[in-house]
Amino acid sequence: MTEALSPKAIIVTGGAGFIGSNFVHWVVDNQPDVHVTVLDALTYAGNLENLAGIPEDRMSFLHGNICDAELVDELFAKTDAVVHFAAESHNDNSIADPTPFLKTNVEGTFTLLQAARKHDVRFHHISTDEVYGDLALDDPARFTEETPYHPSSPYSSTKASSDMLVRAWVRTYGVQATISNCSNNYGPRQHIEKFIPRQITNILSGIRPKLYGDGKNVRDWIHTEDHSSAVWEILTRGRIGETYLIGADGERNNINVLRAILAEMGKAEDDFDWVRDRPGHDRRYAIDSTKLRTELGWQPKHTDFAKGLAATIKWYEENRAWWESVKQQTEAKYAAQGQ
Ligand code: NAD
Ligand code: TDX
Repeated sequence: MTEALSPKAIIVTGGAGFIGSNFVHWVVDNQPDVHVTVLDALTYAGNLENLAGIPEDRMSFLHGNICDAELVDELFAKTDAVVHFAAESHNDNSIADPTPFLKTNVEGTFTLLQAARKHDVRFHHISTDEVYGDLALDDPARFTEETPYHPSSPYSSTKASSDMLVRAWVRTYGVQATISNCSNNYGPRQHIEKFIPRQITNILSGIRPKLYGDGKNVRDWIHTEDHSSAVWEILTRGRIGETYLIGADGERNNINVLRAILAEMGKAEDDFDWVRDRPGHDRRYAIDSTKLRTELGWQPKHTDFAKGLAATIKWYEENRAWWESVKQQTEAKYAAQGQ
């Protein structure tokens, strides 16, 4: 049995991105004795605004790269635990240019693991359900911790590689690590290149939403706050060397999600464009999170998708300055790809 951990100081890599920043806010709001150090390279996906309003005595921000071994070594010498979110995270970008995915997701994770090993630091690695490949629409199966790895895209293959490195460092060097593989997150502060915020901000900008392929691909949606609470349970009470799948029984196909956005925003249900499909597009993801729920007693709180989606739409309506400056360049990139 692994002893429970009560960290006083944690490092959060990628804490200026979507899920990382929501995790930092969650920790600041729910764990009053914990100090967070964010390590983030502020790539196109990182935004310091995501951490606005956090009191100075609760969080420090360090602008740096997870591939910088010297910097990482220095940081790991003075922390109780690390939660590793930093990654290149967008499938379409990985298809256009896989290079930064190899660098950050594989070499970056390797660099962190070496420092975790040297300083014997508790390490939690954030990964994705995409490492398991995809399921057929009519398959009753869902992914479990025993499902074989079968990644499809450059993005998911680099995430699978990083998971394998973590497992090897646990077994060979005794690194105190856990892994979680989560399904598709939604909520505030998600980059507008991703499906849900792209469609919301398209409508707010007078652009028609864009649906790939036949729109029947299924994603298993979870609110990012539920991801945060699950990560905290695993970090503090999970068994070393174990993998936990995180999901909230939120399977929905893309066309239904888009129709829900259109309806909430007062648009007709066919007011969108069909566009070129993503090459290698995974058909369906579905998570069985029984292990996390039974072993650690975790439960999602945001079980009403319509309510979570309406709140997310409201966030983009109320935070135009956060996304408007990058809307044109994001759409130009898609247009060049026929999407
Ligand atoms: P994101 O793209 O919004 O944020 C990534 C953050 O990492 C950014 O702040 C960026 O500046 C930072 N970063 C990138 N390269 C870096 C480097 N070399 N050094 C330091 N910082 C760097 O990503 P996200 O959607 O918040 O995803 C976070 C993590 O969660 C990723 O590991 C991703 O694989 C995983 N995940 C995401 C989802 C999802 O639905 N978005 C689902 C499951 C798992
Ligand atoms: O404009 C679009 N139209 C569309 O139909 C976009 C951007 C996407 N899609 C489709 C593709 C997918 O079937 O919507 C679905 C969701 O797409 P993304 O938001 O790009 O997410 P996905 O590829 O499923 O990956 C996400 O979940 C798992 C995250 O980006 C990953 O980081 C995470 O690992």
